[in-house]
Amino acid sequence: SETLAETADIARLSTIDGDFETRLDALLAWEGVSDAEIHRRVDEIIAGVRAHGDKALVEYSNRFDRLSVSSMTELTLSAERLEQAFIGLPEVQRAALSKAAERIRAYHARQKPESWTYTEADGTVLGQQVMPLDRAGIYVPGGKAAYPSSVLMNAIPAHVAGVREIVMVVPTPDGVLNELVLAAAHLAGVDHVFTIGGAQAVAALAYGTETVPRVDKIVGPGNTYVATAKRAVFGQVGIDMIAGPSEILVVSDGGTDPEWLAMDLFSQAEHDEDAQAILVSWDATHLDAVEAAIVRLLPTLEREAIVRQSLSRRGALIHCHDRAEAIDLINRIAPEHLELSMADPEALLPEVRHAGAIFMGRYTAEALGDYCAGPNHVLPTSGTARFSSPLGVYDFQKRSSIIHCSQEGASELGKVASILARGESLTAHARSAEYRIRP
Ligand code: HSO
Ligand code: ZN
Repeated sequence: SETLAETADIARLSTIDGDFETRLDALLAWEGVSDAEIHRRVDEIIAGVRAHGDKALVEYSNRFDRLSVSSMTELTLSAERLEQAFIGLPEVQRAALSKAAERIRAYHARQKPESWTYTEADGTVLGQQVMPLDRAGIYVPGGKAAYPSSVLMNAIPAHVAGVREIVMVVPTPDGVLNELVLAAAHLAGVDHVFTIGGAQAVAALAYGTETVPRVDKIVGPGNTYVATAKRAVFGQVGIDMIAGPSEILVVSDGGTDPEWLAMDLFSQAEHDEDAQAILVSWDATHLDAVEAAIVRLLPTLEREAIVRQSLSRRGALIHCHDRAEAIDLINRIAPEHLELSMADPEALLPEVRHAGAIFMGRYTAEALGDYCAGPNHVLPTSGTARFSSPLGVYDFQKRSSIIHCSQEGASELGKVASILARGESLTAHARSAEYRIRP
């Protein structure tokens, strides 16, 4: 016999439930793994690379990626090899990758901050000079999470920023190269590729070896070893944020096709078992319809098992009272991706204070942003949108402040500095400033 309601293994919550707050907190809780044993092994690998350079890279790669190479030459890909990968792609893939790269470049070109100066009445000039990093290192995971789209998203902002040299590392477990990843590197302006990975690749980028140039900043996602290594070398080099599992929060006014919304939730849930997909609506019947669509569509998915795990562990369909409550939930969750699937998303937009990327209206599937809309898909996760922003051109630049005093300006500022310096008992500071005071 048939049951009346089709229910999926996904939490149903309502803001009027007495235990709503507790359940929401439990749902959002996420802690990255930080295992003492992993730390120890990572420290050992970093020390190995610092002490033995290329030789250590060859050994670790043979051991961890099951290779049998004898020198770094065999783990180095030339610019020509990247171009070959691009030329060798089927025409449709080449065109799609090029189109995506072009759009990502155009979007990021608009982010370029300008240097600026202003001149005071006495002729003193103050300003800020923006300069790119000399070298950036891009980590690309091997195996199941080798995303060519992420190569574009990490390397293009560096290239647009004017970084002189972009070095990419990508492990090749069992020697398997991903042609799409190499083609993306070619399009994005990557200068060198080394087929190394793990903590040893992070160490090589941070400290340099005979073959791998030392970079100034390392970006890109990776497994626990890579994340632990990035944390360990931070300070020696800059790093980007340490990303948690992917998340999507969809807010629907009830007017979007339930199957579209179910698939939008699946699209992030399929990344991994810990990914988070949440739908919020003030229309309870609509939530039932989406749940039924989830039940219908789940068996059609390639990655059904991962999606089921993700939805049952960390997914939710949340009923709220009205738009105001939906806005409170958005800002509380501070999601990596926010879909405002409704007729008038502009009305809500100014109220959204915390979200990595905001997808407006019924047609803007989050997946479009993952690949080709133009904005970056490297976004703050796990609520960190409260204080951080998407990866961008500004992550590959730094600023120097500029001070150029006129004679009159130096005289006036000298008086102020002298008093403050003497207050700190730093008399050389005071006298250095006083020399420039005009009698
Ligand atoms: N949604 C992921 C990015 C990605 N999606 C890559 C598909 N490929 C980042 O949150
Ligand atoms: Zn995605």
